[in-house]
Amino acid sequence: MSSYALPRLLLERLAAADSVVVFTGAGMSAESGVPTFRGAEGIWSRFKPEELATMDAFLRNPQLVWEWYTHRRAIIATVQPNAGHRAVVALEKLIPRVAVVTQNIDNLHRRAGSTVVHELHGNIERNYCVTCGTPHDIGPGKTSAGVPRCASCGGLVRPDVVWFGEMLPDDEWDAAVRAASGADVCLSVGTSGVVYPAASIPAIARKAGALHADVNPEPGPLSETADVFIKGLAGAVLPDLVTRLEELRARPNITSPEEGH
Ligand code: BJW
Ligand code: ZN
Repeated sequence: MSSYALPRLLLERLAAADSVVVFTGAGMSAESGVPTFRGAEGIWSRFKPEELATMDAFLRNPQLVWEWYTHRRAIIATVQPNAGHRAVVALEKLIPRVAVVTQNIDNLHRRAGSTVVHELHGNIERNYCVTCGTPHDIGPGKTSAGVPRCASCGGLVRPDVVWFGEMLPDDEWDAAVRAASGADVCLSVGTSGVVYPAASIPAIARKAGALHADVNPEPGPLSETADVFIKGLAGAVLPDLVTRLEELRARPNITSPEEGH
């Protein structure tokens, strides 16, 4: 599944970079034990997205959709950030500006210690009323078996995540586009790259002059357009990248035999 060398081009561009954007998807959290959406092991090999991740689905069957999120909240509450998340944090010591742009709602980048995180698809730890918009707190790590009702108006409470057909939060999207437009390198990690507009972040970075490297055990739409494809797991490739960058910083003239351009 994993067979990669770290191209010298990527290492050199990272070593010289002032700004890096790390664009992540569900594969980033897979080694923590959070299931991905698509593929054989994905959540949606059993559930169709249109049955669960839309407002229509929620209004049709709030209890079913709420239970799906309760199940996922319970998983997320028991898992820890993995070596990949920690490596992204470690990049902050090596590169002046590192922004994480994530499609994940699991909060694992922040829990790992990343300081700049733009969440494009919301956060499962927050909820709000579909009728009046009031935030609804069910408590950190807590779950509620039934769909809660809003204390202000009695409306249905939903998770603060972005479903199909919904706009991404303006502030998070604008910040993500700014980070991508100013990046010297864009690393996309663990995403199938099929959900838009999020999947356009690497193209935005590339158009503004960044080198784009895609990290994934499987090729996909993003690996096809990337300057560099590293076929491997986030929890292996990212720590290796950090180690090689640290070596490069300590001894800039050293290169390893397996690396090519
Ligand atoms: C590893 C690994 C390891 C495994 N290491 N890697 C037609 C064309 C284009 C667009 C559209 C269209 N029709 C409709 C649209 C728009 C739609 C869209 O993109 N649809 C396409 C699917 C066709 N987008 C929207 O609706 C968005 N909003 C929007 O466009 O607003 C404008 C608008 C408004 C009104 C009307 C019309 C337009 C909103 C999208 C919201 C997506 N929401 C979800 C759910 C979030 C909440 C929740 O989590 O429950 O976000 S869907 C789901 O997919 C989730 C994810 O963030 C997102 C992306 O998935 P991701 O992260 O890439 O995961 P996977 O599972 O797909 O991939 C995992 C990858 O990891 C794989 O590649 C593995 O190989 C890899 N991997 N282990 C590294 N260890
Ligand atoms: Zn309300």
